[in-house]
Order: sequence, then structure tokens, then C-alpha cells
Amino acid sequence: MNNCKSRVLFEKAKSLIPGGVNSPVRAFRSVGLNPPFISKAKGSRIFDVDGNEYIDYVCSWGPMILGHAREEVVEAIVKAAADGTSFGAPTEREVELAELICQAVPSVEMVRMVSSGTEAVMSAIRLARGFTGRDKILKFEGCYHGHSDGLLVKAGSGALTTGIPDSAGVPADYARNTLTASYNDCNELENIFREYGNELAGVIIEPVAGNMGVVLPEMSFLKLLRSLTIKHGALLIFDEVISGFRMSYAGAQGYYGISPDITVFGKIIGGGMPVGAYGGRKDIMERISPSGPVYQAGTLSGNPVAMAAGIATLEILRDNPSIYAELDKKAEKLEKAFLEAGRKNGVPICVNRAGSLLSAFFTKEKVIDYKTAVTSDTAMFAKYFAAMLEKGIYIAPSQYEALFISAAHTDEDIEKTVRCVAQLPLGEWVHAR
Ligand code: HOZ
Repeated sequence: MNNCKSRVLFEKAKSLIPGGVNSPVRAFRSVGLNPPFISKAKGSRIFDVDGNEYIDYVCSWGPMILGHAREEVVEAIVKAAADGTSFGAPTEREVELAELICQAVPSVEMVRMVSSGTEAVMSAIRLARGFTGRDKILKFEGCYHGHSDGLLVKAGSGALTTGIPDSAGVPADYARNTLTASYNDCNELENIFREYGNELAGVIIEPVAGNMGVVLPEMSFLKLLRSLTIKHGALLIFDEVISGFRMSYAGAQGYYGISPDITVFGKIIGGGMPVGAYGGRKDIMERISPSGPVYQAGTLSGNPVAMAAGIATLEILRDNPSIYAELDKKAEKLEKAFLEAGRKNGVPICVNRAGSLLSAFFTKEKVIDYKTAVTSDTAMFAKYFAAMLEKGIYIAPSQYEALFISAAHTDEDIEKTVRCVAQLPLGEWVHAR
């Protein structure tokens, strides 16, 4: 595969941008390759500056559920941009997107727009503290909630991929207020609540974990979490940056039937433009400035172009509910392909799938939490990644990220991917070690 231009660009980028990238996993370090530089994308395909074409299963790490450059979304963006790209003043589009979100997700009675998932989480945590008058928060190992100080503790995603789940630069005093527990561990949860329950401002969780690879929640664990948070007066915060509008139109909370107090969104609600939002019960949300004393602001919050892209995306999802069943079917075919490839080659693979989110772990363990996720053979993952890329299949360059399916993936795309998975010489790789 020709990658001359990408290599030259990466060298130049490294002299100008730390690591050559604006977000760590993009550097492909954990898979030992150079990243292709992307020039454009359409539907299920992305194209690099060397003219290579790939079937894209990164989908910008989640937002592109309708595929790239979907006509209605592009039209909405162009129309909004032509009317001015930022005013720093209220607009009708903000109200429209807020209404769409509140109608889709019943636990969200009010919502505040920001510009990224990190910003939304950071603000939601401040809100939980301001509302309860408590400082401590609980998070789960391997869950990733953006890169704000208090949450870079045993974090997943790029932090885990690059081997720094506890980042340098986070004051120990700050991280002291962040407690961590194992995902899906009911006993540990009960113990933590017994000891700290009445000091917790909130518990933040990815209701479907997508940043240590995909890990599904046990229903009993989610239910226990909900009942303990109610009992101890701690707010339950669902980070639905990945699962929101993906697991279902009502997110993971709609899928599992558990209502949090606060929900954090990002990705899909911006249709590929920079966006984040946090919303929840009215009495909690009314604590945010200027209604209440919890301060949070942003020049580009509710940006008209991002709102337009989000509205167009959510309207399509709302008006075409069959999209979710179709995504599920496509993802199921990929799930079966990985399982079959593992069986055929005598290589243990654990496939975790939540709707159109999927991870194949090279491990004999059932992956249910951080500890089991990191048993995965990442050297094997790197070989699999390189082989798929060579065949024109673009997946996230990390064992600890999800594979995303979009409405634009055609049956032919899926069949080609299934064939590529079937051709992987998994057995040879195992024996070569
Ligand atoms: N942390 C993001 C995925 N969970 C990576 C985003 C990016 O590199 O674009």
C-alpha cells in the first residue's frame, strides 16, 4: 500500500504537533505503524492523501452513525455556515436540538450544550458537587470520561492505549476525591457505598463501556448502582457520549430501562461537528448559572453550525427507527465472523457487542471489566490491525476502542469485511510467538 505522502506529512506533523497528532491514539503507536492522513470521506469510505480507500469502522470514533458526508447533514451545515458561524448569542437551533434530545431521552428534562464530551463531563461533575454539596465521585476502572483532571484516574481509551491511565500533571489532591471500582463488581460497589456512600456527590459510568474495548454491563450491576445512588443521595451520571443515540434512540438508558440523574452526550448529537451536552432532572439542571450558582460557560457553546448538524442527524434517526435494527444485523454478521475465525484457527477470541458497537479481544477470558480486558494479546491485535488495514479495512488502532458500524455500511462492505476476517492467518500468528 502506497503511503509516501502520509509518511512525509507525519514527519512534518511531528515537528509541529506533539507526537504528530491532536489526539494520542491517532499516532498508531500501539500498533507500530504510521497513520494514513485522511483527505476525504463519503458514506462508509474514507480516503487518504495517497489515494488509498478504506471501509471505515472508526466513524470518527462514533459520531458518524449515518456515514460520512450524508447529504442532509452537509446541506444543514452549509446553510447554517452561510448564515454566520458563531454569534455568542442564543439561537433557535439550540432550542430545537435541546427539544430533540429531551424528547428522545425522558430522564433529560433540561440540557446545556458545550463543545466536547470532556467539557460536558467536567461540567456534569461540577454540577453534581454543587447540587449535593459533596466532593467525592466514583468512577469505574477502564471507563473513559474525557481528559479533565479528576477523571484521568484508571482511565480507558487513549490513556489506556498509551499506557498512562493515570496521567502526569493531575494533582494528587485532586485525584484523591476520585474513587474507583471495578466495572460489573456488585460486591465492591456495595462495600464502597457502605464506607463512602454518604460522601459521594455522584457516580459516573459508561452504561456500556466503550473505552476499554466494548464491555457490557450486567443488568444486576446497573440496577444495584441505581438503587445505591438513590439510597445515599449520590447522583447517577451516565456518560452516553458513545452510547447516546447509538444503543437506541433513547441511548443505553432507554435500552436497559435505567434512568440516571444526569446524562452526558457528545459525538452523534453533533453530527460530526464539535459538540457536547449534559442534561438531566430539572431541579438539578436549574442549579447551573445563570439559574443557579454552578458556573459554566463557553463562547462556542451551542454553536449554530454544530447545532444544525446535530438536528439533521437526530431527525433522520428519529424518523427512521429501522436504522437501529439494520445496524444490529450488520454488527451481528461481524461478530459471527470473528467468532468463526477464532474457532477455525483454534485461537481464543472474546467478542463483545452492544448493538452496533463491537470489540474482538484476543483472550480466552470473558471480558467483563478492566482486568479481563487487559488480558488481551495486544501484539496479536497489532498484527490483526495491520492485516485489515492492508486489505482496506480501517479499524481503531487500539485494542481498547470500539468498532463502529454506520447506516452507510452496505451489505457488500460487511461481506468484504467478513471475508477479510476469515482470511486472517490467526493460527500462524499464535505459533510465530
Ligand atoms: N479518545 C477518543 C476515542 N475514545 C479518541 C478520539 C480521537 O483520537 O479522535
